Amino acid sequence: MQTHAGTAAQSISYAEGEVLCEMRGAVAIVTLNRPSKRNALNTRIVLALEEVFSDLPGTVKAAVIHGVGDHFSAGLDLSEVTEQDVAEGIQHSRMWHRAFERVQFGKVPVVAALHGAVVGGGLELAASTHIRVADASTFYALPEGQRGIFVGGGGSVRIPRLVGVARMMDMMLTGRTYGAAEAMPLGFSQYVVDAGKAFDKALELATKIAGNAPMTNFGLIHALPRIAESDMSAGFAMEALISSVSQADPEAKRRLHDFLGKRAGKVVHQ
Ligand code: 1HE
Repeated sequence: MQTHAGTAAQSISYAEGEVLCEMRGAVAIVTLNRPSKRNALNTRIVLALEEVFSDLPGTVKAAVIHGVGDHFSAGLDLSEVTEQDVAEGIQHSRMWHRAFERVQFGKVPVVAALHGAVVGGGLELAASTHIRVADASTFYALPEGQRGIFVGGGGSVRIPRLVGVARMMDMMLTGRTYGAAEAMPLGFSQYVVDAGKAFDKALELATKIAGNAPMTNFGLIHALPRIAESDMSAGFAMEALISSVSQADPEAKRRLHDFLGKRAGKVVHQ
């Protein structure tokens, strides 16, 4: 890791500058910065993502991840795996798992700003974030099938939970791709915006998220996905615990009193 001097907002450089992290108030902006290779994810970058998301300072309350250039990410750097044997392949995949676990089950909610190719490991990375904002240029693919390989960055665990086993099966067996607009209602992203606007929207959302009570964000990242996968009785028990812990937090009490004292906004449908 090294500090990147000379930029207006100070950014920290990882992976020889291929990953950058900059604090904008309470939001960390994490940038994939390897446009010449379409942000293909090499080992250096994956390890850097693990480091960045493990070590976010306490002042950070939400993060945005995005890519420089015309594409979010072309997935796994294919040049790195041509000579791997089985044992090395397992280590490689487990390393991706560790890194993306730090994204999904880390300290703060993460919003992905997507554009261009979100393919293979790029889609696996996006699937480990909590909110995906796609711009109109975004397309999704899982070309592993065509390359003779398989997803290895948690894709077979996370992607079916977003879009279903049948759809992932089709993408990998046939090379089918999805564009931003058709993909949104299928679960690939929660938002679609005009081309070039994904970052701004993601930052707007992350800033809003950063203003939530920390216990609520914790419950959403760490408890909700686990509750949703539990049997009902375990789920109800976990929900009761999380809801009581968050309600007992002084921050929740302040917010509840603010609403009752007419100092907090009502729900507005826009
Ligand atoms: C790469 C990679 C890569 C580009 N690994 N070098 N992912 C894929 O199978 C997708 C492969 N990439 C593409 O299909 C295209 O590059 C894109 C549609 C993403 C973009 O196209 P384009 O025309 O903008 O770029 P390009 O000319 O294809 O690529 C520019 C350079 O990036 C070129 O290198 P150059 O030295 O000739 O300039 C490409 O070789 C290089 N490049 N993508 C290595 N992926 C944990 S398991 C996950 C498994 C997977 O992710 S499999 C899916 C891999």
